[in-house]
Amino acid sequence: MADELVPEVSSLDDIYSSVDQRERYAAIFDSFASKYNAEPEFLSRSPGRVNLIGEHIDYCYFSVLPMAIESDIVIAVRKNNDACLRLANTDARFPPTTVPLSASGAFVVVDKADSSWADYFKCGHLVAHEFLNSAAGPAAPVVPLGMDIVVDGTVPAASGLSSSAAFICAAALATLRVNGVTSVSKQELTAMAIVSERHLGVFSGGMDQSASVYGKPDHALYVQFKPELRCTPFKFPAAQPPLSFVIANSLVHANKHDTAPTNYNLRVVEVSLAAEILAHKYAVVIPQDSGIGTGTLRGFMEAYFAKKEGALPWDGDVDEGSRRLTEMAELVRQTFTIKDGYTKEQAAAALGVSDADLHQKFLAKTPVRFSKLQLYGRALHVYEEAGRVLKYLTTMLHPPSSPSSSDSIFTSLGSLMDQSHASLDTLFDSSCPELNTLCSIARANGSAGSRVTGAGWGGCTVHLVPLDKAEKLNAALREQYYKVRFPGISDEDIEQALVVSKPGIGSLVYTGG
Ligand code: NG1
Ligand code: MG
Repeated sequence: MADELVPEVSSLDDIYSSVDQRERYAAIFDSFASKYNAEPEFLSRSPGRVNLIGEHIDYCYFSVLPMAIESDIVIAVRKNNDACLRLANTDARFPPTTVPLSASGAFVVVDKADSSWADYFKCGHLVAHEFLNSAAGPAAPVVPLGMDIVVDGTVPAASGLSSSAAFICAAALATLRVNGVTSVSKQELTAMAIVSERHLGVFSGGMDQSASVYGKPDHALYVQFKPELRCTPFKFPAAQPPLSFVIANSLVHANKHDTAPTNYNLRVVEVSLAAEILAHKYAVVIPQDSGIGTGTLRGFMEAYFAKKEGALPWDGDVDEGSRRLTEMAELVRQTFTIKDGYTKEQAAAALGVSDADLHQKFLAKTPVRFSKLQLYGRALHVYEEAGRVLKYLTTMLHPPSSPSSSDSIFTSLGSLMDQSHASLDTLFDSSCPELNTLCSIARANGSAGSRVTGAGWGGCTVHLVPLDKAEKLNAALREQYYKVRFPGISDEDIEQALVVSKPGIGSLVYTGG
């Protein structure tokens, strides 16, 4: 992939198409001036994303189909000579804070025990500083400059639209620029952002950062992680009525950091362990390249076909991928015979190691809590979901061309989304009653397919709906979900929960006034 650079623009019209943002930016400039008595030197911004399909598979290196949205995190910045990061937020829920930068240039340390909104900035700063240091070489460690900062966000927090990745990407971009890096490639920015949330104890994959950096107006993205990161923008097929996506927030907060031991990180552990058990059973060696330093289900697939057929790693070809993934799902069914979950001892036996070794390799790196390890359901979800992504992409790129084509686009994409949701609910256990209710109401009111988007356990849902039925769908969600689940909720809060957003442009630096 050509090393495209993160763009720099000077007009808001180059960033947003749907909502006029002049007032918002004027307020950001005012806020900056009143706090620091000066104008910002520039603004960095990075968007949230919605994932159309391909959930909880990015950390197994399977491809996903997100799109950046226009909601974003904007950071106004000016350097200071006070060796500190002064962080303010236009949202009063996030109090101002000052973070000293050590004179030696030591990294800003993220304190997991005392977490705050500013940690996301610190994470972005930390990885940007690592990047500056590696560019400078060991002989010349970089002492980062102080920064005065105002943050303004329109991506709702803890909602599965990836406010965290948006914030971290914008923070890393701002830090690089203040410290003299005026041109950075999308690939570099994405790569540093992907590892950054691990400093906050979440072993995330790379979907959110890729979508945030590579977003393109009117396009969704096909994000591949192997053999290397590749983000291919594609347009929705023309249909009559046109395709539209409604994003509905359940308003159930999903704080991924607090729940990581039983939810997100536990899933990362379960799928990695499943991969290693498969590798043990089929006697193949797999690369130790997951976020927690073990093998992945993608790695197992490659090694299995290399041994069985002398096949090269899967190159992304859709038919070949579908064939391999179908066989993988079958191996999962045959291998994980204990369908209701493995005890630690049973998992160690399946892996052919001692309980202590299992603990050391899978459970010591990140605190996880479980009564049984769900290996069958998690691994089956991953391989089947990866297969659904390929079918979805094929339908998007080559929509059926019969006279009833628009019907069949909706039917085929919609049923893949419904299957994805069912799998996340039952096999992956990352849904919740409110998300299920939203999806059922939507399906009964014009949605062709409905699913949770993002990590789940709360947060947002995404619904594929013919444009002419979007209003009816919104009205049904308003009456049957929001007003029932949250009696007394204001119309304004409902409006905000129904996130309206077109696919938007990715990370950039704004130099306009
Ligand atoms: P959320 O919690 O929705 O930002 C997370 C991960 C993704 C991906 C999805 C599930 C982060 C930054 N993002 O997204 O990598 O695994 O869940 O598909 O942790
Ligand atoms: Mg997040």
